[in-house]
Amino acid sequence: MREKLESLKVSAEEALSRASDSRELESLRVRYLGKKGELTAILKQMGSLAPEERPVMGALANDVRNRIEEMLGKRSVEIEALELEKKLQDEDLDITLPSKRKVLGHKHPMNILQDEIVEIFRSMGFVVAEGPEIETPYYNFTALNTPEGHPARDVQDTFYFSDDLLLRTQTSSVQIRAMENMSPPIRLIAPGRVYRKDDVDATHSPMFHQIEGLVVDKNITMGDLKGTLDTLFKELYGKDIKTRFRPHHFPFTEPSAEMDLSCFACRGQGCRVCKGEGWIEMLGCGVVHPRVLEYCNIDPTVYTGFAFGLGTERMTMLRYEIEDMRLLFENDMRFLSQF
Ligand code: 2NL
Repeated sequence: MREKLESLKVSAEEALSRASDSRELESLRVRYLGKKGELTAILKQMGSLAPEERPVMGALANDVRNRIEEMLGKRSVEIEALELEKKLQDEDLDITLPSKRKVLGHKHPMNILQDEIVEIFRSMGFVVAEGPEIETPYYNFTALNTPEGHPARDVQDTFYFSDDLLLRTQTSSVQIRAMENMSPPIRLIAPGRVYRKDDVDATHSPMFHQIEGLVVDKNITMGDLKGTLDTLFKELYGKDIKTRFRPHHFPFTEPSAEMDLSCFACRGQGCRVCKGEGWIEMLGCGVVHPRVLEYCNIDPTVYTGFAFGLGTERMTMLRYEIEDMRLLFENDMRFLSQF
């Protein structure tokens, strides 16, 4: 029996030291120490021993059990560590790998220009106003001294949903709404989308953008208009830039003018941008028609104002020498990221 116990111990030690995972370790525990295990089987033969031998074999059997239990405990700790190590290796996460690059967009050239213009006007005390793109003929035309029957109202030129709903053709409607709700002094800038029935080509689009400005106060004159626009373009293109005003006609201003800018590309010498003229046609403007003020319940005998409107696409195209307006609407990153 002593040999059996000794050889059980040796075989258990050997098997345990070779065990490589926790399932194998558990089956070894059952095999050696379980109720139907090898140690139990040996102990069952105690009865056949001489009485004086029993305590000696009993003590030896206990030593063997303790030794196996100790080894089981030791191997279990070791195997757990090995298994954790293996799991960590399998789930290998390299935190030094560069992440997937996020493709960033790019500020649209029209927004670059619009933000600069808005910032210059802000510095002169203007606030930005917004309003609906779907308008009534009253706000889009009537209040702007463009009565029924006026050619500008033609269905050929304007998108109507019905007789009394349309897509705004200019952002002036925003300023009419603002004047209704404010009292002078008023200093507004109204950037936004406008719509006209034009076919798409290199210089036309049925949806385009405008920036309109409006000032209403006591003693506002054409001189304030000229000074304000002069300041805008000197800020945008440099102190040596000049403006010039030519008489024009709009129903909503009297007098009306178109403003030309000395060419910012050639400084007036004549080049591709100004088509050799030295001047670029920039915007329309004028002194607010007294009837427009009346529509907004502002007394034209007390207050006067000036207004202007510029096409954002045209101005962006001139600034960046973009030859085709469609490029501004395609949002191709290869185009946009150049600005
Ligand atoms: C253009 C240039 C312009 C205005 C817009 C305006 C707004 C109010 C009152 C009076 Cl609320 N005028 N805006 C004035 C002059 C020109 O736009 O070429 N338009 C067809």
